[in-house]
Amino acid sequence: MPTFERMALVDTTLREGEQFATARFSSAQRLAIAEALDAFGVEYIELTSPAASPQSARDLETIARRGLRSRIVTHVRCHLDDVRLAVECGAQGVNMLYATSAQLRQASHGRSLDQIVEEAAAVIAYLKGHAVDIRFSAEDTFRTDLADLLRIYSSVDALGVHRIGLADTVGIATPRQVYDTVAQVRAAVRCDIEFHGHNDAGCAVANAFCALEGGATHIDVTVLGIGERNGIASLGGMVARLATLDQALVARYDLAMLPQIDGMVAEIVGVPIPFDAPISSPYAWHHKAGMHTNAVLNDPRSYEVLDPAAFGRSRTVAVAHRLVGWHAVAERARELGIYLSEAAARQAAARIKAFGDEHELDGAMVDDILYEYAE
Ligand code: HCA
Ligand code: CU
Repeated sequence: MPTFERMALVDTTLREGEQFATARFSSAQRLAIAEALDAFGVEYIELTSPAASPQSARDLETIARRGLRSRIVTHVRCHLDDVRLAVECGAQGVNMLYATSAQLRQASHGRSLDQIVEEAAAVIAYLKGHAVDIRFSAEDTFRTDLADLLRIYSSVDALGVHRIGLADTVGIATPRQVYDTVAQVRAAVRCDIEFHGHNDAGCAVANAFCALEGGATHIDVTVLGIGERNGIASLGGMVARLATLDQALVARYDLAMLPQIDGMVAEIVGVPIPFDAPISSPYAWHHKAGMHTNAVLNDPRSYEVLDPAAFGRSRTVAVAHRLVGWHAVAERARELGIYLSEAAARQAAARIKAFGDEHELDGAMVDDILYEYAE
């Protein structure tokens, strides 16, 4: 079983998440989200650059000086003006990025690799004079030539950054590619390694997990995975991925807060909690087909890899549909205080199935049928 002893979560709901289509956080909402994430226990909270807008700078100051346990870091361009402002606002860490792929270098800033390293050196030299975490991320890592990447990462590692970041900016990387690239970078640097993966191809959580397996130490997530386009790895997805392997990997987090935090951010940005969200989907522990409900009623672990109680959730067993099995029918009857023999439960199930072929069922109709079979 992996231990990922040095693993830390960097929640970037207040930076990447604010790049989501419908997100615009007020100062009070930024603070509420930061406090909730801090109470949950994420190790880092990343905020929008103070250079983005005057209010963003004021909010960074407020949150950074709040005395939270999470380290407050801010995401900035690798420019002296921006990092100076970040330090002045009290950020405990500066997450810099520089586009390194040929595509983005051309479309974005037109600098050569030598120029990137030179500019990074000047900014890192300034930051070394301040007590802040220094992270340098190569935007669009997975479309950057590997030799170029290793050169940039080794240079900034030698200059003394605390972390380098690998960013799958366009969500193109495959899990195996992430593993391989992180492992190669791991062998080339001494500092910590952060991974940030977009979900364009639905691989964000898988890629983040492979990054950990390859030797990454820091994983970027956002609440519900919100971010540019369709977002990045979600906090809930990452926690679920880890918890299914070993609950000890997430024991330091206040897991029961997760559905609340997802609900809060969903409401703020005006989206429902996605039906496929790990842990907080209304259906995350909803069992329906007869074969499933029978086994789950015998032993929840038959179809549940996570214990709903650990997240303050509970399981539901659906009976108002034509896929129902007699075990679930008998269980529902017990809940109503009705005793049904196996034969009666089988007959009731057959009635529900036949009825369900003709009509849309609801719980009250099923209960009415069960009362008819009561002895
Ligand atoms: C973006 C930047 C970023 C940065 C990630 C990082 C990305 O495109 O808005 O700093 O590691 O996905 O590359 O979010
Ligand atoms: Cu991103």
